[in-house]
Amino acid sequence: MKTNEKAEWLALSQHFQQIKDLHLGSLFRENPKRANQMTLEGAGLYLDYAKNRIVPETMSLLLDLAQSAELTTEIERMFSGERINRTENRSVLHMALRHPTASPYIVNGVDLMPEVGGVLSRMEQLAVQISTGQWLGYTGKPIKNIVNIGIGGSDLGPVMVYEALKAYSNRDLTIHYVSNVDSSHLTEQIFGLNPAETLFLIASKTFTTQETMANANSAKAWILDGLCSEAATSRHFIAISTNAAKVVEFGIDPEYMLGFWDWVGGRYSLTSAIGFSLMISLGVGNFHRLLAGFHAMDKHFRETPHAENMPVVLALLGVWYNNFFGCQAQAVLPYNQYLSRFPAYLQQADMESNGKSVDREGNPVSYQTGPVIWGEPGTNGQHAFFQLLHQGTKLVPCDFIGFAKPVNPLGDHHQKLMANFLAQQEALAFGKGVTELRAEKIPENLIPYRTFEGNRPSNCILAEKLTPESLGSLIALYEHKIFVQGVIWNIFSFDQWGVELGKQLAEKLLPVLIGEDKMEEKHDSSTLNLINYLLRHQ
Ligand code: G6Q
Repeated sequence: MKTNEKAEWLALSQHFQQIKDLHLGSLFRENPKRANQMTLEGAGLYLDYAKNRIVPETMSLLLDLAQSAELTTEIERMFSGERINRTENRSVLHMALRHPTASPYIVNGVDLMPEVGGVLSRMEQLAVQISTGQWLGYTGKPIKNIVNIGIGGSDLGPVMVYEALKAYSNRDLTIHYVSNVDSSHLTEQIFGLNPAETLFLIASKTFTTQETMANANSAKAWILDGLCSEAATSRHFIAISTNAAKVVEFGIDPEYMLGFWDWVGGRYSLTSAIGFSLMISLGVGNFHRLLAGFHAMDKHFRETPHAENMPVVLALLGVWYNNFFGCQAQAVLPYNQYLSRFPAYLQQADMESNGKSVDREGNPVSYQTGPVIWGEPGTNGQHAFFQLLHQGTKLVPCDFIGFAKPVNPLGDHHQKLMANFLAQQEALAFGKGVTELRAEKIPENLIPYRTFEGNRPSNCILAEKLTPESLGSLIALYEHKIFVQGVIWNIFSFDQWGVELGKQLAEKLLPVLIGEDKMEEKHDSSTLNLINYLLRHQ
């Protein structure tokens, strides 16, 4: 049966009609225990979801919907290694990457942990050699700069965590991340670096991605040019990949290849060897703390009843706004500058996973799936797009993420940050009405402009402090939230066929732009004109 034809979905539609106009102000006034009833804790995180446009019945109806999608079974199917990524015929087992190495993770009778632990040990050996100056470049100099070349899932996670945990990193080493095929990215990231002190990590699951291989080849040329020897490659390149043949073809010794497995999806690969740059930068201990945070949330997700399960509750609230309120977007607002790349990371995790319009039976869906994810750190966002959140015509549910302790205590900066954090959630939920404005003697003609209708929902996610553990839990919280939504929407969250067409067309266009192929009339008139413009002006 189609998801939106189920009795549970229809019950939610009816319920929506009954409660859609209730205001958060009155919901809080009527139930003084509301916040206590809508707070969860787990894996070092605290979730207050009381400022959502729900009543207790909403949650129980949403939980019924989850049950109708056999969520418990689906979670077990994923954890036990069933090939739930059906269009690519793969298991989805990123949870094994952060499973304690001393305890087994059995899939089809085979323990995955010896292999996972083996790669982790190799990563540790190499990371220690590099960070302690034992790994010498071709001319005998220790490494000072690491350049990670990768894109999409082989870039966004590491960059995000590198920024997020900078305070925990070894400041003697600088990690640069290059993803874009735009030569400016590589040029700027290696600007001023000495090839003799630079190590490239080529992070690519397939080792065939156009952008990554273009950057890797240019990096190799830069090393060879700078160090004047083919033999230099072996001291200045490490590969992170599942494709040993391509790694060797590129010229990297398999001894310096860190592997992973086809059951690790690109955007879920941060805790695999793809995170090697992080282990170098953060140190082995902090990297394991990050893994422990992920694992704590994996455990919470697998073992906690749905009603108290943070990823499940967040997912269901997302479904409520997406499918019943008709919200198109979801804002993610970390009140922490270190999390500046977190929304961009989540954009890929969420939109590449759930930006789908065909269900698991191959039929077009007749309901909305993944929302547009966007955001910026607070308080910067407040001086930019918050106007629309407060007074615009669109309802955008927001996730606020904050921490009780600052990473860098400095006067009352943190209290100011968190006062804003709380104030924005209050303002969105409760607004400001005419009576209050008149009491403040606001001129009548300005009252319409100065009114805040409120009733704009938000979740509040808190942790004691931004640490490797809390960051790991936070990322895993969203990973599993995305999974739950995919289950409810009956879509495949772990493939990404939607990125293929553009890649294929780019391959056909490239020969035209480099003059190896004549422009044929096979393109539309707009594309032909654009090609002409580029050829005339290049
Ligand atoms: C993520 C996607 C995609 C992938 C990149 C890089 O889930 O699969 O973003 O990570 O296309 O692919 P490679 O690691 O193979 O270069």
